[in-house]
Amino acid sequence: MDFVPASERASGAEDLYLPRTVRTAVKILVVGHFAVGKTTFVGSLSEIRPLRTEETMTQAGALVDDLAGIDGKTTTTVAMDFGRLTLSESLVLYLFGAPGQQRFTRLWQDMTQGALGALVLADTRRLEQSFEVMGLLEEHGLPYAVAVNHFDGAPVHPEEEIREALDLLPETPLVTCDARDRASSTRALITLVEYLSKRTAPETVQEYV
Ligand SMILES: Nc1nc2c(ncn2[C@@H]2O[C@H](COP(=O)(O)OP(=O)(O)O)[C@@H](O)[C@H]2O)c(=O)[nH]1
Ligand SMILES: [Mg+2]
Repeated sequence: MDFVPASERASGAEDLYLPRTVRTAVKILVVGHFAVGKTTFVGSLSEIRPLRTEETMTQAGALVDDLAGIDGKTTTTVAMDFGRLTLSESLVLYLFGAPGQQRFTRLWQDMTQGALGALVLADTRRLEQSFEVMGLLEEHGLPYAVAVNHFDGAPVHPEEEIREALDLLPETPLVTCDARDRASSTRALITLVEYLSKRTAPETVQEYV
């Protein structure tokens, strides 16, 4: 597989348009706990201006948010990120970044529709906070790879220790990335796509990449 993101082949306005050779669009989720780098990640590799949508979660949030004493606060705002990355002549990824809290059940139901897989961003300072999102992906039957987003000063552990701490299956890909860096973030996504192409039916990704 020879992936050359469109961002490295062309520049400027051309990036706005998909090459005519694109035959498959794949929906990929970029998930993780608060402040793990989702918005940064989608922003650094999107060819189109990344979109952040603010969704008002009235009911879902009201169940768990303690609204007592917060004058006028009747809603919870959820930020979603959206971006696009052309991975090869024939394959384009649509990236949906979203928070991984259990309480965003409705959002997750919508977001996982038609998604092929997910990239879980993790932070070695708070690995335990990744369990919730990995649990949600497993509930929805979505395969995933894990990318440790390296923050300055965050502890660096051997891969085996991280696998153990996150209780990863042996086949689950684990990579390190810097969400601020386009090349590094693209590599993390390629790892995910390669993993997905190995485990999904040929008519989905495999024949196109
Ligand atoms: N040092 C460092 N900072 C990062 C990295 N990724 C994100 N950040 C910073 O961490 C903060 C949270 O990132 P953000 O993308 O908003 O997280 P989100 O809540 O998951 O969308 C921001 O201030 C980013 O600039 C990274 O790889 N390294
Ligand atoms: Mg964000």
